[in-house]
Amino acid sequence: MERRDFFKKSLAAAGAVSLAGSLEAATTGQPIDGRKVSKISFPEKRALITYSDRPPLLESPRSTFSSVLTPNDEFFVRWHMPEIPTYIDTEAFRINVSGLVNKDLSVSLKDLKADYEQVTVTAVLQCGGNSRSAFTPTAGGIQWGSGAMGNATWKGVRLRDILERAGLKKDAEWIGFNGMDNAAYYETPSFIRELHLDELDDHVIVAYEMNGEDLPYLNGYPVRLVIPGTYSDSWVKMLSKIVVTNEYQKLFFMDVAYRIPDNECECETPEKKFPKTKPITKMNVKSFIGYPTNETVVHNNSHIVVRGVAFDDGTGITGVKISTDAGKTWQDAILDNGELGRYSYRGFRHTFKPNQQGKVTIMSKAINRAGEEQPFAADVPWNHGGYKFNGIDAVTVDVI
Ligand SMILES: Nc1nc2c(c(=O)[nH]1)N[C@H]1C(S)=C(S)[C@@H](COP(=O)(O)O)O[C@H]1N2
Ligand SMILES: [Mo]
Repeated sequence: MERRDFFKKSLAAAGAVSLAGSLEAATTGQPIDGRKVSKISFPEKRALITYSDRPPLLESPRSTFSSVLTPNDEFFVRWHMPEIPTYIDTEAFRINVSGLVNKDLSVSLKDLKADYEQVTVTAVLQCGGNSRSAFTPTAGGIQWGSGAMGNATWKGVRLRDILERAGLKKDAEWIGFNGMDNAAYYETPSFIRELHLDELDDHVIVAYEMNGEDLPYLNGYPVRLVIPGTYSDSWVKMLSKIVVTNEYQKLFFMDVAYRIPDNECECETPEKKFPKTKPITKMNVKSFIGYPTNETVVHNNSHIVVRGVAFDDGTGITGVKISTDAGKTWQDAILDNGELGRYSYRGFRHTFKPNQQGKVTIMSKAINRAGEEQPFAADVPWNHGGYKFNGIDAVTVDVI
């Protein structure tokens, strides 16, 4: 598929070429917690739950989470700016590195693939606001279900290797990242993120490939930042500018958005917001059921294989437990062998045989190496931005 001209593909998608497929997806697709996938689809994407088309805000349906790697065309999409470039000249594209470096760099895609060590990592990309709609009272922001996450194998080069090539000056401390979806550096509202040098480890990569293919346009073609274990607000897409500074720039998206109360419970109330905040960074432990869904109908006394995914910040999932009696008792699910590494989803499955007709609720709870486990949904601390929800997941099926 010709990817350089996104707009052309948009028109094609809205026209006769893919309309039939989209309509079919709209009638057979799985709703997530009552939400249906939309009738239209974006280029390189199948029909997904659509919150907005400008900017594109697309969520994966629950059924996506029965597989450990998220197919690129089912991967959720989040952009902040209504204007994203609709055309990228792959040959002319450069990542510019400047600021407190010994040598400014202008890195082409070809340089990236030829001049640096190539590395891959499988890592979960999750919006900090994923599952926000589960908070009561309502927290501000897009009312995501739990499909604002995905897991992919990313290929690219280490950010550290690029910075090493440029040579950091002694007083270098902060690294600013800017995508192509906005105005010049330091202009507001610009989607710029900053990382402190201390947050930089070898796992942070500048990725140009996702699950063995070029990044889909909407997931940041041609390159994006991948920061395994952390929420994806800093995983800057269409990354074109890296600026090294010695001072924190207090940018809008760093200082206002994506922050939570800086107290031990990370909690506050709508009436009494906590005055001091900190950025959301490391992901907490979470699991999500991909099958069955709330629409599934099963026969009494038949075997249901519950499937889903679990992950954390890379500490390591040690177990997933399943309950079919509202959390009174829990059984161990079987985890996959974890060969995709500690930043990947761990797949889980559990066979369950209902013995009574009517509704039955199936719950999943993940536990990690640090002994952290998911709280009941009602016990998740509330914050005004609706970040970091990780309540125990639940689906209710019909037994006939
Ligand atoms: N350039 C750019 N990068 C961005 C954003 C953006 O608006 N612009 N949004 C961030 C946020 S908040 C999220 S959740 C992820 C979403 O990545 P995805 O669209 O590939 O799922 O991209 C991050 N990187
Ligand atoms: Mo996000």
